[in-house]
Amino acid sequence: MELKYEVLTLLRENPGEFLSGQEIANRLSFSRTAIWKAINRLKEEGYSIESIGSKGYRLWQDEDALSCEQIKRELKEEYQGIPIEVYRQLDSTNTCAKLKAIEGALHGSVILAEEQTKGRGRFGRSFYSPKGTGLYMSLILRPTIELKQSVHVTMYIAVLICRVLERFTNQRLQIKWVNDIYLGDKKIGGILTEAVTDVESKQVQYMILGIGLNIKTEDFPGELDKIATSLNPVGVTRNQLCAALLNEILPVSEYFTIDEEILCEYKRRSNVLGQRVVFFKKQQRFEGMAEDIDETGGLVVHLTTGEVETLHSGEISIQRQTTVDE
Ligand code: BT5
Repeated sequence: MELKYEVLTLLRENPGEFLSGQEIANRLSFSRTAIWKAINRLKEEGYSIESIGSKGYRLWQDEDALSCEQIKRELKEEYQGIPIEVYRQLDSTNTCAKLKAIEGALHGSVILAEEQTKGRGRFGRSFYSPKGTGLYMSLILRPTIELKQSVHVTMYIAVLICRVLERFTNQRLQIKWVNDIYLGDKKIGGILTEAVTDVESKQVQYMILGIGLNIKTEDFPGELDKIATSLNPVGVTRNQLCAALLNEILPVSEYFTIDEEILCEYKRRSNVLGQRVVFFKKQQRFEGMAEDIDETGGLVVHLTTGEVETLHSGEISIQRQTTVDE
């Protein structure tokens, strides 16, 4: 067992009690410096360890705190070796993951944060990521795909997220083209897929798959209150949810080949198909009926002008009977 987890086990065996650095060092036969480093690593992973100079260290038991150890407990055997890093706070897990990818992080590496101060959505929008109530994670992937297939990754992941989360709630989850996860008429999360490609071959060099989910966020600021909600699953920790997601995502993460089954499920889960939608292209407003999602991931819209337009990126708003935007 890694030293940090030996330290953790010792602290767990003495709940609420202070153990001095010297005592831990003696019991585990390591230097005080090694123990101090191990404690710091545990703190970085999100464990609430209180340190008081004269008394030593004690662990605040918080079973729902994100932790690499707890996630790995539920992770399939073949993924035990993947690097998982948990931070108390980051500006954005995607930004952090991008730096790690440049440094050569392995395919499948995971970055999680308890809180994001600059969580990002698409088109420079922000993703509200308050402390301890959501799952904010980024996977570093090196799949064998071309850039044009990256929309498939988002679609595939959206389906997998719905499948996994539905195991923990009785309610049905839906997808708003192309990357948003909905519970009823409110959004519980989104996906931000970012890729770096090789210009000549058009192959993806690496991809950062960012997933943000409101698990038990109660209060949303300002306008978000009207459009966002949380999953509020029962009897499951965020660590378990994270592991369940990774167990589904990692097996398909080398190729993300979107087959008929996934495409059909994506369409079945769409809250856009059959709805009147509005979108903007070069500042011009278009309106029409969302009719289909084709195999390239394009949204086929039958415009009110009679023409048919296939959207490959961008944002649409659903026009409900009386309301305008969402
Ligand atoms: C998304 O963008 O929804 C993608 C969100 C991805 C977030 C993850 S968290 C881990 C990783 N690290 C990051 O920095 N990002 C990823 P988009 O479809 O562009 O939606 C953004 C819009 O959703 C905002 O303009 C708000 O209207 C709304 N929004 C913001 N925060 C939200 C929240 N917590 N829940 C629901 N809606 C939210």
